[in-house]
Amino acid sequence: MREVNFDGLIGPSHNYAGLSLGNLASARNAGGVSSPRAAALQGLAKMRRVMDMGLSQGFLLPHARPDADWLRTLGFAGSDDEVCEAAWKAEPALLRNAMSASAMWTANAGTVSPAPDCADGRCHISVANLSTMLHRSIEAPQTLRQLKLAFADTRHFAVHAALPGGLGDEGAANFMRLATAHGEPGLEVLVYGEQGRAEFPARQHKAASAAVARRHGLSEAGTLLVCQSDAAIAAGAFHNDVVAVANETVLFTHELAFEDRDGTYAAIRERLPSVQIVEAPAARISLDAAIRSYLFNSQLISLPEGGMALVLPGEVREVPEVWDWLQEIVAGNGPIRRLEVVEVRESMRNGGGPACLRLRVAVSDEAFAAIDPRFLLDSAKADRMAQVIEAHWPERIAPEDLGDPALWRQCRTARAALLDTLGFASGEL
Ligand code: SUG
Repeated sequence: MREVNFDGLIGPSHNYAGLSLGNLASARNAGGVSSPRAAALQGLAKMRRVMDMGLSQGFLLPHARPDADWLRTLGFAGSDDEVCEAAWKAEPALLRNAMSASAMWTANAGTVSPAPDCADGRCHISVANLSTMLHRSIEAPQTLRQLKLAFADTRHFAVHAALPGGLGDEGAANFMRLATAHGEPGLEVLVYGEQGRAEFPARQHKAASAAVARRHGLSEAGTLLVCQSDAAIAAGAFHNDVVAVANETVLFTHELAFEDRDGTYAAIRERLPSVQIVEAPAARISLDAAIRSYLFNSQLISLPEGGMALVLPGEVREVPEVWDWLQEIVAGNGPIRRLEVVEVRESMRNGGGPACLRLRVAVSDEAFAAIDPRFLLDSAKADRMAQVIEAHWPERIAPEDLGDPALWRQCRTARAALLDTLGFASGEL
């Protein structure tokens, strides 16, 4: 089996509206001027880097923005432009939500349980409802359409619609899988936050994690529900993937990621004795430094030639204690052999690092062959996508531009040009 990373291509409406409470980067950069074209090219360059490391790479498409259909459900009527104009006048915050490009963070698109973990031997995918944040709660219907298309072959895949909104579910950002190898049955670790304890909302509810595990047909021995620490949420870890990441036998984590650190490690060791826990001690790397650098929001990937690499955001170089510690990690005899630093600054300014930008799907060769190839990347396709981005993505978006009809039109035209290049019929998504 192989792991395919499906990155969210960064959409033409990428902007800094500061919509995510508890996401410190989003709050810090609220009101800033974004660079959607540079953002999308950065994301694409990251996809190419991972592809060059020998992994299969996929992508998901930007959602239609502004989302006039969503605004219609809120009582605005008329043509798409009329709906947006009325919203901008009456309730500008709603239009800002309808313009968000947040679907780029596909770690939140859904939770994926690879086939060896599921009772029926198929890969199960549950779309996340993202119900804690208004701008993200809009994503589920379009995400479902894309996943149903990409993973349409029901012999290999089962795609589930989002859970009811009352149960906050943020997808794979709060999910880790440990296994002796991608193709072996694994231990799925679902991390939730306890409501009302930290000052920021806990976006993943325990009952949602449990429901996903049930729907996917996970075994009891292969499932672990773990509580995120209040300290981590309070320090700005709005998703667990900001303080921990796992791959095959390795758990790479901050010491303060989980409420019950010792109990969590013991439970993991009991189920997967070969686990290697690489922990950043709080005495060396504070939670604040971990979150500022986004050290743990890296992609931990198995290299075809053996060993693992970390795909890290450039910001890790700016926090000396983090960079120094990383040098020790790769110099030691541990499983992580290589550091690949990527530039995704535009996404980072909204709290989205390399790991947020991708959804991992581990598949057999037969299941891989069943994926709609339009969602898979190769070098020639990446070139064509870059051309469309260069030609159509806005160079910059300032906060007041969000109400400009010319920008709405440009966003629609840009997405239509992309879908056309990739062979999607209009209306298919
Ligand atoms: O949901 N940011 C995203 C970042 C998601 C990161 N994903 C993972 N950790 N897997 C969020 O908070 C900011 C949007 C704005 O402020 O306009 C935003 O939605």
